[in-house]
Amino acid sequence: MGPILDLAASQILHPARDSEAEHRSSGSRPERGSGSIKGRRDPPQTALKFISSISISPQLFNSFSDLPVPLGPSSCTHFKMRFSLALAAAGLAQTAFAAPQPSRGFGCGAPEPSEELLQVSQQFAVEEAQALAESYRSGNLTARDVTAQAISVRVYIHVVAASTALSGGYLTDTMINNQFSVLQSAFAPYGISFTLAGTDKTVNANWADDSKGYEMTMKRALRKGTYKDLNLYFLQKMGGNLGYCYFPTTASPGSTAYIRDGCTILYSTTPGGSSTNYNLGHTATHEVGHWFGLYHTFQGGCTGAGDSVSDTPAQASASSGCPVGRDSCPSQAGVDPIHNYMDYSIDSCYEEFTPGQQTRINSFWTSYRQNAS
Ligand SMILES: [Ca+2]
Ligand SMILES: [Zn+2]
Repeated sequence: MGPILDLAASQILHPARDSEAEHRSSGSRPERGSGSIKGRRDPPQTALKFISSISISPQLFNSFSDLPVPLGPSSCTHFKMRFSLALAAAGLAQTAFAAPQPSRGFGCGAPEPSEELLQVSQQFAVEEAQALAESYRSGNLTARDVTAQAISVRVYIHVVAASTALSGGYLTDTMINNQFSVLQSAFAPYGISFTLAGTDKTVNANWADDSKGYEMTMKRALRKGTYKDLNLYFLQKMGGNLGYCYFPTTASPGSTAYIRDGCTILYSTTPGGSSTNYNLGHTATHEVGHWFGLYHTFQGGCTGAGDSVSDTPAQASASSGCPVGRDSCPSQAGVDPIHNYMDYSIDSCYEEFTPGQQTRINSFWTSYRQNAS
């Protein structure tokens, strides 16, 4: 595959966003490399199967582990990654299936969870359902409580700005605290609490622009804590996206997967920020959902395993705005979960995670983060 020839295709798949105020554009970055989840489930390597999923979901992007073109961490900027992934996906798509679907108008920078990771989630779904059934059989009617332990997470917040002006991305302590409070409130109903373990502010114009390629450099300098601790990076520029994050994986201390773990978020999405419709602080909520192992509710479209969460109705594509009553998979049960934090609705539309997502968070937490160093 020639990466260059696919640029047009990548643009079709993922047009640059005109304004972050118009469409949510955020997502998670999957583990790159086959080591992403090995050690836990030993899933089969089924690149083509994964690739076929690309054809049914335009926001899709890619499993880094399946990419034919290695992307060095130093070149791992959001824009570069978006295009590189699209290139690879488009190139593979040419041989694997028909033309990609047209864009729906948002340029999600979110890579797809890898095929391996999707299989992990499907296996979790099976185990969770079995546990639930067993709980009912044994007369335990609080099965959800059994499967959803309390989770406490230490959070490190890094402000990375181009200058000490607010427009440069330099959040005030009050802004940081307000954002943190939003995160706490959003997750509290699901038994998840956060403690603010530390904050720091860095002025570095290169680091503050995610498209410039300093992600790993920045993270090597700023990351704190262990793999069960959450690092949030608030940047001045995100290349047209609102944020991205990394799914749980098996990551040894010092490894690339370990260092890059955490979420990168556009500074103006914090409460009261300048990202119209996305300034109640819930881009962080959405991204942290990915950090806990949740996929977009529109993952996989109307067919197949979707997000592998049974109580989030299937969804053909990302929602935009707050389209009450939207039913993009009319042949499937339920209307679109537009109020779910893992859709792309505007912040004011966000209301909830589901019990199934709470359980899934617990499954990932237990397997990948709880006992990590
Ligand atoms: Ca679902
Ligand atoms: Zn996302």
